[in-house]
Amino acid sequence: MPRDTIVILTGAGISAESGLGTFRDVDGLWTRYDLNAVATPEGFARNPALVHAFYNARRANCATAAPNAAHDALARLERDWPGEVLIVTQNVDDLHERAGSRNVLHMHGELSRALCAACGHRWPAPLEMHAADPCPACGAAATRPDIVWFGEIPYHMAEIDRTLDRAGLFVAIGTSGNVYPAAGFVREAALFGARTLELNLDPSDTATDFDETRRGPATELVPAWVS
Ligand code: BV8
Repeated sequence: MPRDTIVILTGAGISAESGLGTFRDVDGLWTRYDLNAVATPEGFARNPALVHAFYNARRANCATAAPNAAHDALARLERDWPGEVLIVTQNVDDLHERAGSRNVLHMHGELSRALCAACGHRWPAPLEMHAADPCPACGAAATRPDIVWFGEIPYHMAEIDRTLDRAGLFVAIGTSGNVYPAAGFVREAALFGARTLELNLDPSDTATDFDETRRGPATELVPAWVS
């Protein structure tokens, strides 16, 4: 069977040149916000208003951002490649979809979705959300962003594992290799026979696990790799 499946893992670095902040770079979000306060279920239980303010601001930023040349190049690849191209993104923005990519899994959730912490119902998020907003399904005032926080189980893991195991090529773009399970995908893909490539500004924590690494901004590296 030909291994013509490409799995692409993207992180905050691919959206950096669209004006959306990364997390762990010198001016990243985690230098300005306490991760435990805004990106854990315990933080949400302590201060839901603070968590909603954090994600409302990011949702507003996302609404005014536009996909960049790296997102565009991946959409072109999906259109032109004869096999399957699966984008697994850790990003909660929708810039891949707005660039035209269709086969996208958001393993850490999406800014554009709301989740009821009481009954698990999901619905499209308004630009501004508050914990007291009633769930359209059960009426509970337990509205949270549909985001996978630290200590929660990422989405789509079974499908991601199945696709990694038959991939011929695994590419990581704009991610620090800091957060698991995503940081372990390169080893999993390599173990099952994929070639592995990293496209990133700085060496990631997992850079030595890749067959090949290229350094630079995503808007230059990704179009050059795709063409
Ligand atoms: C889980 C909320 C169990 C969303 C986020 C040891 C081993 C294994 C696991 C753990 C472990 N210790 C702790 C854990 C668990 C923990 C974890 O990994 N912690 C770390 C910190 C050690 N993980 C979890 O809790 C996860 N859940 O493990 O469940 C399980 C798992 C599987 C199956 C069953 C059970 C849940 C993780 C959820 C995390 N959610 N935040 C949000 O608000 O957005 S994490 C946060 O970091 C972001 O969401 C993002 O998705 C993620 C990764 O960050 P990056 O995207 O990589 O961004 P970063 O800023 O770090 O890096 C940017 C990179 O881009 C840099 O390298 C830079 O050089 C580059 N760059 C910058 N500009 C450019 C560029 N590159 C190119 N061009 C540019 N212009």
